[in-house]
Amino acid sequence: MKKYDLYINGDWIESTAGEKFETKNPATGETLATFPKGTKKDVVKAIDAAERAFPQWKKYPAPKRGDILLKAASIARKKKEEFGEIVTKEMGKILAEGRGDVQEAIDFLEYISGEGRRLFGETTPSELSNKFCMTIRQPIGVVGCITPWNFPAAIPCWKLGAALISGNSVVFKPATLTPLCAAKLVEIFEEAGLPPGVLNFITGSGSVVGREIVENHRVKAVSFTGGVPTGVDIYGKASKSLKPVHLELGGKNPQIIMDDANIDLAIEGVLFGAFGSAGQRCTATSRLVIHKDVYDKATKKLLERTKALRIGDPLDPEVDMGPVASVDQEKKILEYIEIGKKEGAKLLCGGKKLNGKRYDKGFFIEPTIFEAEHGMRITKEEIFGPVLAVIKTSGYADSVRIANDVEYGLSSSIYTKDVSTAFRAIQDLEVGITYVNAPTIGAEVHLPFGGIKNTGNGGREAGTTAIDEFTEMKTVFIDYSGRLQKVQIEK
Ligand code: UN1
Repeated sequence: MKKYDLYINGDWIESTAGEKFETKNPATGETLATFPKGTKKDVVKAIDAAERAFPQWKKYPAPKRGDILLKAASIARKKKEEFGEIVTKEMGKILAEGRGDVQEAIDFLEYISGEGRRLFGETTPSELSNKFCMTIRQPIGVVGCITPWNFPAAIPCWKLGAALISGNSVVFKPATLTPLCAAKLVEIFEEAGLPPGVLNFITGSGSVVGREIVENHRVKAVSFTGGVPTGVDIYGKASKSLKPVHLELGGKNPQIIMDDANIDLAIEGVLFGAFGSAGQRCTATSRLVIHKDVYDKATKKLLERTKALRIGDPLDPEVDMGPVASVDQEKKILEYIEIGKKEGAKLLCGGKKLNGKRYDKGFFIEPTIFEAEHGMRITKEEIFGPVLAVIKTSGYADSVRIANDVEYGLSSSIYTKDVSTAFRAIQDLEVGITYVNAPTIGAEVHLPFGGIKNTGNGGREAGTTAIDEFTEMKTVFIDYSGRLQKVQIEK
């Protein structure tokens, strides 16, 4: 079993306190590696290193920063199999999805490396003669990236890639459930030739490491993906130093099936959306909103297909769904299943923790489907597990009303053959992402990712917007008239 250290100023070093925690395989209970429990002092050291590295990195030509990210992408590509397996072992998603997570990291690094040759500002005419106006993008400084466990390769790369190409230096704190994937990424960036101090990696708890990153005045921006209460807490704490915070929080994503939909396709979609990664995605389908005229047909097919899903060790290529990521996840999901039963939702399938030889050492929960009334807690609150609430509706307006009547606004989907219904839904659904005839998951890296309402605070990561959260816009006026020109006064 490997013992990892912190990565500060280009060196792997021990934590000041020497305490450790273990990262484990959620399918087998096997310990994969140990990591330091970082302290406030460790974070301060990382910030010192990042601050020292920043002036050089800022001056490093952006296309060359891009070359390093492209190299990181190509190293990750070579290690895709091995890295995908680590994602599966540490987080619990099936191997195909582990590889997909790594592929998304590679895709994003390749995409964002090209931004080194863009980082576009604007030029615009001046209202005065012999004067030139433009905007340029500049890095912010030392930034903090705090990342979740559900996409332990892709989401850190969304943040690190965008922060680094923009010229920032970084303090990176991964989720405590997936430090190994994060360490693998750091090794990749190291091998790609990132100068010392530009990327610093501190493992440990949110309440110690995360808190210092957020509260320290020398960290100039923070990007966080995780739950709403933590996001709100971070936003509050960061406001004291007026630092910009990018938040990517939860979802309660609906898939609507209209009466004219291709039902087989829609059921295929919901299986992938609801039970892929055991439902542990911000974009997971957690509500299936079905038109009454096709309700019986669709739910019958859904149940048949769900009952045939094979649950087990995610390294086994025959398996469709692995464990949930931790004992805490398991507990929370099982509690929600009890809540669903108590509030009168009808359990259509699943609902139990799996027991027996293959399951006893892991956190396996059956794919679970409830027939629910809109308004029940299981139709409103994020569960982050393989639990789907099916809701019958009277038609388009009712479906959209229900889809929108939650606190979240991340992803959504509608299955219909009618182009007018599809376009109406694109306008009407109150979310950041809408899919037509495709599940609520499956975002591509070159498009903006994020949501409205309690899903975030307005920003979008990935895509063309990725660099907005990591750059400052500077406005520049150049007067070459040789005299004092008085704007607004000389009119
Ligand atoms: C998340 O849901 O937590 O769209 C991120 C998807 C992935 C990213 C999801 N590309 O499902």
